[in-house]
Amino acid sequence: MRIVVCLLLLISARVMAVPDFSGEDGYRLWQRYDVIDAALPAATLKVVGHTETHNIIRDEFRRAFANRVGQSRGTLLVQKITPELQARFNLQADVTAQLGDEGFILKRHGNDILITAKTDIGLLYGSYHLLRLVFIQQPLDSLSVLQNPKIQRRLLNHWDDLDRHTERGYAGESIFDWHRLPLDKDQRYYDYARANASIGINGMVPINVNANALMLTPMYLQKVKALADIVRPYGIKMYLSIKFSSPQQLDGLDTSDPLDPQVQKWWKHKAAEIYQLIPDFGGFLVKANSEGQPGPGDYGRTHAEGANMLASALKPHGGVVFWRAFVYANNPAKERSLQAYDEFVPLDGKFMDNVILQVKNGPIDFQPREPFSPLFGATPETPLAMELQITQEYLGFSTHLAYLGTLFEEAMDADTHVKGPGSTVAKVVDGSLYNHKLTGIAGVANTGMQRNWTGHIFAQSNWYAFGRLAWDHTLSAKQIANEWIKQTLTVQPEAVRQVEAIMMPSREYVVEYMTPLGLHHLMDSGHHYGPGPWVDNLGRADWNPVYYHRADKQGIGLDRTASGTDAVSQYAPYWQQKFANPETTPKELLLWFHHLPWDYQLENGETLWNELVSYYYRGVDGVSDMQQRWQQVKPYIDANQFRQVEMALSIQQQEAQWWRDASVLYFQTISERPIPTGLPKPAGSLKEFQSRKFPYAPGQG
Ligand code: BDP
Repeated sequence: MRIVVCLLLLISARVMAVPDFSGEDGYRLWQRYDVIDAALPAATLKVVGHTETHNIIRDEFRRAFANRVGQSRGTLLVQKITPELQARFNLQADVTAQLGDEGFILKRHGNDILITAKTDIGLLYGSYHLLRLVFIQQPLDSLSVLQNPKIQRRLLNHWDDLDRHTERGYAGESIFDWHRLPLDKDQRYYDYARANASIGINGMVPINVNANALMLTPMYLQKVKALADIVRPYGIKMYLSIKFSSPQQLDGLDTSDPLDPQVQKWWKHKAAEIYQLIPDFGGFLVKANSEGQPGPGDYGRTHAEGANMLASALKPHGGVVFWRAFVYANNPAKERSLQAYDEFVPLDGKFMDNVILQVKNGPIDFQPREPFSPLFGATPETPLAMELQITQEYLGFSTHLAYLGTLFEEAMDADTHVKGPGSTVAKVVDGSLYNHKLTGIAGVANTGMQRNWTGHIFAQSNWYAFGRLAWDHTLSAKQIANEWIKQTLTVQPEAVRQVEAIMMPSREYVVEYMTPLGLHHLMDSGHHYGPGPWVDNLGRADWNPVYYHRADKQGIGLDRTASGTDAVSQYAPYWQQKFANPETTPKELLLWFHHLPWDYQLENGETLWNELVSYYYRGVDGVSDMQQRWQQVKPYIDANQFRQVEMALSIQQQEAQWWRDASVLYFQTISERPIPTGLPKPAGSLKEFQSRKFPYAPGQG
C-alpha cells in the first residue's frame, strides 16, 4: 500500500508543475546589492568615527560588497569635512561652503574616493549615493558631486491605525506593531529606516491623520520613543498625527478650544512630555475639521488659531506643525474643488512661522489626474508642503502597475504662473518662489507587512520615486525609473529599456481606463475599489460620482468656468484664460473644466463621445502591451519577482476591462450613442457591474 502511495506521489509530482517561489521575494527592495557584480571602488574602506550612523555606513558597505575586494589601489574614505581633507582632495572653499546639514560631497582624487559632509547624516546620504552610482553602473573616474536636498522635511505619512489596520493600505497589516512595542524591536523597523535613508526620507508619521488620541498617552509615547530611537541614526525624525480633541478625550477638559488657557497649557505640557522622551521630535500633523475630525472650527475659531496654539506649544522645542489643507466641509453648497482655497487664502500671513500648510497635489483628492491645486502660489506669506499619495487608493490598489514618478513629476513641474512663467509648484514647495525657509513634502505611504512591503514589486518604485523627487525635484521620472530598475530588477540594457517602456506610460493607462479626458472621482463608494460612475445616493452631493461627471442628455463634464462653478477664477490669469475655453484647455483636463456636448468636435476631428470611448479602450490595450513586454524580459528577471508581477498584471488586465466596460456601458445609457465600429463589445451587462459588492475590499476608511 505504502509503495503504491509513493508511486502515485512520484507520478503526480511529474505531472503537476509545482510553482517555485524561491528567489527574490521583494523584501530587499532596491537594495539587492548582489544583482550586479560590483566591487568596492577602492582597495580599502575607511570610515572615520564611531557613532551609530558610522556603524550603519560600515555595515552598508559590508552588505554591498561582502567579500568582493576592490580592484583599484586607493582608499574609500568616509569622513566629516576638515581643512586637511579639503586640501588633500582639492576641495575649494567656495564648494565646501555650499554644504548644508544633510548635504554631501563625493570626490575622487587619484585612486582615492572621499565621501564627506558636515554631519553624520550627510555622510550616510553620501554613502548611499555612492552605492547608487556603483549599482546603476555609473563610471566613477572623475567623480565630483555636491548635493543638498532641495526640500527640508521629507516625510512619509502612514495612515496606519493602532490595531494595525491601514487606511488605504493594500500591502497587509501595518508594519508598526504597537502592541509589542516598545520592547519588541522588529527587524523590519531597521530595514524600513535603511530603505528610507537610502532615498533621503528624513521624517515619519507612523499613524493615521484620522488620529487616535491614545497615541499621546504615556504608554503609547514610550512606544513612539522606541521607534524614534531606532530610526534616529538613519536621519529620520518622528512626527505624530494628533487628535484636536485630545485634551478632552485624555484628560477630561471641558473643551479643546484653542483660545482656552487650560487647553493651551495642556498642549504645552504634552509637548514638553514628548520632548523629554524624544528630544529631536519633529512635530505634529493635523487633520482638523475635515471629514468629521474635530478642529478649531468646532469653537468658531479659524484654522490659523488652531494651528498657532499647537505651534506655540512646539516652538520652544523647535517643532513644527504640518496643518492639512484637505478640508471641504465648511460650505457644502460650494463646489468641492473651491473650498480649500477659499478657506486658507484669507488666512495667509496669520500662521506662526513654525506652521506649514500641507496641500494635496490636486484640488480634489489624489485622483489619477488632477490639475495642480490653486493653493500653490496663492499664499505668499505661508509655506506650503505638498502631499502626494504613494499608496494607490485611486490607481488600482496594489494590483495595478502604475508608476507614479510621472504623476509626481507632473505635479511638481506644473507651472502656476503666479509670478509669471516658471513659477512652478516645485518652487513653491522648495521655498524659492517666496523665500520660505521652512519647506516640506509628504507622501502617503504604501508599506505593509507583505514580504515585498508594498503588495506589488512595481509599487516599490513609487516609494523610491517619492524619496528621490523629494530630495531633488529636478530629477526626471525617467531617470528615477532607470535607477530603480537597475537596482531592483536587472541591468541588462535591453531589459532595462523594456521595463522603462512598461513604467513610463503605465500611469497614463490607468487614467485612460478609469478617468480619461479630465473625468474624476468615478470610483465605487467607501472602499473605492472598481468603477461606480452611476453612484448618486450618498449622503452628501459631493461624495457622489455623478456630481463630478454631470453626464446628461446634452453632454458630460463639470463646468468649472465662469458659467459654472467658476473654479477657474482661483488660478493665475494665464490659466484662467486657458481653462475658460475648451479649445485652450489641455485635452487631458477637458472634462475637469468643461461640460461639453457628446458631439463636440475635438482637434483630431473625433466627436467627444467617440474619443472618450476610444480612450477607455486604449487604456486596456496599454495593459496588454505591458503584459507582452513583461514576457519579453523574463530571462533577465528573478523568477519570483517575475511571477509576482505576471500575476498582478493579469489581475490588472481583468480590472482594467471591468472599468472600461462598466464605464462605457453606463455613459452609453446617457449619451445614447453607439460604441465606435471596430471596437470589441463590452463583456458583461451594466446591471451585473452595478450589482457587484465588495464588503471586504482592503484598506477601507
Ligand atoms: C481620502 C481617503 C481618506 C482619507 C482622506 C484624507 O479616502 O481615507 O482620510 O483622503 O486625506 O482620499 O484625509
